[in-house]
Amino acid sequence: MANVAVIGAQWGDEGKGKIVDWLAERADVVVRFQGGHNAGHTLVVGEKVYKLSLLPSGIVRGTPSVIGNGVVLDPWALKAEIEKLTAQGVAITPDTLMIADNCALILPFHRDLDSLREDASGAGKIGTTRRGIGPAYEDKVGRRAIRVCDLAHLDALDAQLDRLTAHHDALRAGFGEPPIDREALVEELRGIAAYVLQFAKPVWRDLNALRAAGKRILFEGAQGVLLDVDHGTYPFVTSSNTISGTAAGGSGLGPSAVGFVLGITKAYTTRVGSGPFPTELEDETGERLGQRGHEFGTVTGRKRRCGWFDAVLVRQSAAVGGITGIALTKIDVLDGFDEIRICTGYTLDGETLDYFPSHAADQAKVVPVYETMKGWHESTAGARSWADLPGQAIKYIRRIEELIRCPVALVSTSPEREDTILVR
Ligand code: 2SA
Ligand code: MG
Repeated sequence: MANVAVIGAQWGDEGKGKIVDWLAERADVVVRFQGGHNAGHTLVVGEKVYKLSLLPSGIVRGTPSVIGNGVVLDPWALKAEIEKLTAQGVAITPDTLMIADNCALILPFHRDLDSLREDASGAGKIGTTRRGIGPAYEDKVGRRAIRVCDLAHLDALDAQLDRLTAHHDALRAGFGEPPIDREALVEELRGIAAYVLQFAKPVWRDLNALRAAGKRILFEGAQGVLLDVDHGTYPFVTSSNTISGTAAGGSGLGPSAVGFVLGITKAYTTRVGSGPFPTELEDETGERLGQRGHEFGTVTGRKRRCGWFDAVLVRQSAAVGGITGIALTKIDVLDGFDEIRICTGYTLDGETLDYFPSHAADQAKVVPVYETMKGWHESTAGARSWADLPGQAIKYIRRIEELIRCPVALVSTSPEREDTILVR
């Protein structure tokens, strides 16, 4: 199948960056379709490490890259990330980067509001990246957003600014913050407009033309299905839909353009931020997974919570996310464990469940039912073929496939791009 969508099947940080990089070589264009600079995609190319938050991963190797309309775009973060990559020797021009002119913008007061709310929430906080993602999506859906195309019409912003300030000034007053300074905001936008506009266009036209010409499109999801605003651990989710269906709506193509959906899954589970996590290990084993897996947020540096593989969650992600095949990453982190556990179901108030319930209180209360497998002591790090894997590791992978009812198409054994096993 020509087109591939890559999405996270857990809570993000599954190693999408590496897989997208691996696939980008075979693609004609790479498209981001949701989220913003809350993503953290790490690419290792030879000696160099690239950390991307907003830009599509294709950009590093010069594959034409698109920021689709489903993304919320912070213009200043865009400029900073482009400058950082340029300093690392990556060429970014309007030939390699296109930005949908109907993208909603993240503005400075969105970032402020994100933090003000988090700080005021105490124990109930979401643990957001504080990048203003949620507030920007709220304004988009509330029909108040300033969009990329507005940057070419800054003198005609009055109606939009009226809506924005009416909404935000009331919110800000609640936090003891002064009203938005409209003139200062327009001045700030004036300062960045030309920079953003050089990349801006109705990208849906280019994408549809590329599709008609039989070009291969790679859709790069951010975060993961369990952070989806509908299907995730609501309210501890991000503010966009992270499922594969969004690849179409968030880029301006129809659903038939999406093609093969590759779900990225760690061989264990991690989560950053608050919210339910049934298989979380708050003990030495969890520490060991975190140490071995270098589990710290790319964007915020936050320590990630770690636990055993939860087959119930990934089975559900595969179903609602429309996943056709799985890429299993970081299997090498499990090297050296005597025993490995897999969550195969839950109990809730004495009842058995084979799915993750919708209500937050139930999600917090489910108790995992585990199956224990023998581990392996050989190293899988850097394995490049099925034959390089110890028998127990193969058994583990096969058992996961069975439990999640979805085939494993790829196994990743290190951050290096070539350390990838194609399963057939
Ligand atoms: P937000 O900022 O509104 O999207 O936060 C809402 C929830 O979504 C989670 N979230 C993430 N979880 C994992 N990885 C993400 N990206 C960065 C990374 C995170 C980092 O790849 O490392 O550096 O900390 C990401 N982005 C959002 C977030 O933790 C909240 O639970
Ligand atoms: Mg990440």
